Amino acid sequence: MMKRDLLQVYFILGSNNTEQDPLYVLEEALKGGITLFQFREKGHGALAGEDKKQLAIKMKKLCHQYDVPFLVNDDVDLALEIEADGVHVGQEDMSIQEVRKIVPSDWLVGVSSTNVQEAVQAKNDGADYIGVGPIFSTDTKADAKKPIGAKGLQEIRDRVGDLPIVAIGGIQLGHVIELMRAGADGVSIISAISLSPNPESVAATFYMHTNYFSKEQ
Ligand code: TZP
Ligand code: MG
Repeated sequence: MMKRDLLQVYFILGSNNTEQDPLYVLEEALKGGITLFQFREKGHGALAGEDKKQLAIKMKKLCHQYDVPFLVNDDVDLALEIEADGVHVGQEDMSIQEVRKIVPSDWLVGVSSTNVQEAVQAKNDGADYIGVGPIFSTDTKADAKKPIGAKGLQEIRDRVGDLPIVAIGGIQLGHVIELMRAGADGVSIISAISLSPNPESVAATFYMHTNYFSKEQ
């Protein structure tokens, strides 16, 4: 099983999630202590093709300078091409079984789950972790489903045993306590870090809060 500490502060970023240089934002977040990173280049204004690939290569390099694993959202081909450390897929993307067939055996493979059924399926399919949400409403993902709250997260935790879980969607610093208590191993964040004028300090504060609660039990 994966080291669940990796999920503590799981930062996700694409070039269209910030007004600043995405490489600057990522490096600040790395300095602040993020534990895992996902490159998620999608939606309005997202890069494609060679531009997307070049940004991914630079981000992977930066992550590795800070010993943080680099995952790619959806695009398994790109992940393989640039030798990422894993992939994260949604319910509409390639299935876990298909992904496992074509990626190295030591890769992290995560999947999004909005309800108990999807979460149990992901566990049975051999996901390393699930991203559970949206917990709260979010402006970052245009097609986000209805928020499930900390209660929805708790229901999923109760049904998947010790499968590593990261909470996602609309998460701000003040939510960390209730989400860790509801069974999350960590929090996954885009805008609270990417839109902050000081990504490093926000990332560091997320780390402090999640670290406290991960050691509470
Ligand atoms: N999946 C469910 S909610 C979401 C994704 C990718 C967006 C999370 O972004 P934010 O800004 O942390 O709400
Ligand atoms: Mg997807």
